[in-house]
Amino acid sequence: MEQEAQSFFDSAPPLRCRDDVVASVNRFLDIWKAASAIGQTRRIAIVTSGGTTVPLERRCVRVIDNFSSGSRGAASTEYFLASDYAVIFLHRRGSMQPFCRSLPDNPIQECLEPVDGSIRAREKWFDAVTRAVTGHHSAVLQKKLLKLEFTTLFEYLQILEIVGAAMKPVGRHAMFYFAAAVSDFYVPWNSMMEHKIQSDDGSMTMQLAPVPKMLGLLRKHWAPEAFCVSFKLETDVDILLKKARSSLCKYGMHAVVANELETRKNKVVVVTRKVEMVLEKGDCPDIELPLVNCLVARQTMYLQQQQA
Ligand code: 9Z3
Repeated sequence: MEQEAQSFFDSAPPLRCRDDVVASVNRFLDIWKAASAIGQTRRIAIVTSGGTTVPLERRCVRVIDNFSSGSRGAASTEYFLASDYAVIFLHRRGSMQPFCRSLPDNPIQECLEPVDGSIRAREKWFDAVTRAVTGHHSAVLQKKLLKLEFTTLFEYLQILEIVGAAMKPVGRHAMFYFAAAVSDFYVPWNSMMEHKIQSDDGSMTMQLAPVPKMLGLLRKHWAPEAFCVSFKLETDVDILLKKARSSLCKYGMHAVVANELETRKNKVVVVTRKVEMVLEKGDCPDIELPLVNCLVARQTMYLQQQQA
C-alpha cells in the first residue's frame, strides 16, 4: 500500500504552488508554536471539503467529477472556529466557503440591485454580506483560518501530504476531518493521453486505477498522534454502518461519520470503537453543529487519556 502511494506521488504532475503551500502552512504553524510556547496551545482542525476531479487528458478538456458541494466542510469550519480551533480549510476551488453559506449565488448583483428592486431585499443581502465578510476577515486576521485550494485529485493528495507531515509536532491537538469526497479511481499520469480524447472512433473504453489510500500513511507516518475522523458515504443504508465500522478498523480512525446521500443534511452516525451515536439536526441550524460538538468532546477525551 505504501509503495502504491509512493508511486502515486512520484508520477503525479508536480504541484505548481508547492512552495507557497509549504510557506503558508509553516507560517500558520509558527503562530501555533509561539502560542504553545507560552502555554496557549490551541487545537488545529484540518477540514477537507468538496470533491476532487480526475483529469482524463494531460492537456485537460474533460474530467470525472462528483456531487460534493463543500457545504459540510464550510459549515464545520465555522463551528470549529467557534470552538476556538485554528482551521486549515483544504477545499475544492469554487466550492462552498465558510461564512458565505447563506449568501445569494450572485451577492454583488443582489446587494447593488435586487431583482425585485426593493430596499428591504437590498438591506437583507447587504447585512448577510457584511456578516460573511466580518466573520471571514476576523478568522483570517487572527491567523485562525488558513485556506488551501485544490481541484484535481493530484493537487488534493499532494497538499494533504504537505499538511499531514507538517502536523506531526501538533500531536494530539490536531484533528483531521475528512469531509472531502475523494475520487476512488483515477487515470495515472504516466498512462494518461497528452491530447484531447477523440470521439471519431465511436465508443471508447478506459481503464481506471484505484486511488491509493492515504489514511494509513497519515496514521503511520505523517501525524500518528492526530485525532482522525473520516466520512463514509453510501446510498444504500443497509450497508452504511457495516462499511463505516470496517473503515474505522482498517485505517485506524478515531471516528467515522456515516452518512447517506439523501439524508446527509439531517442525520449522521458517529461510529467509534466503543460507541455509535446517532446525531440529528433537530432544532439546530444545521447538522454540523451537533456533529462538531460531538467530535470536539471526543478529542477532549482523547487528550485526557494522554494525561492520565
Ligand atoms: C462525506 O461523506 C461528506 O459528508 C459529503 C458532504 C461529501 C457527503 P457536501 O459536500 O457533502 O456537503 O455536499 N465525505 C466523504 C465521502 C467519501 O468519499 N468517503 C470515502 C468513502 O465513502 C471514504 S474517505 O468511501
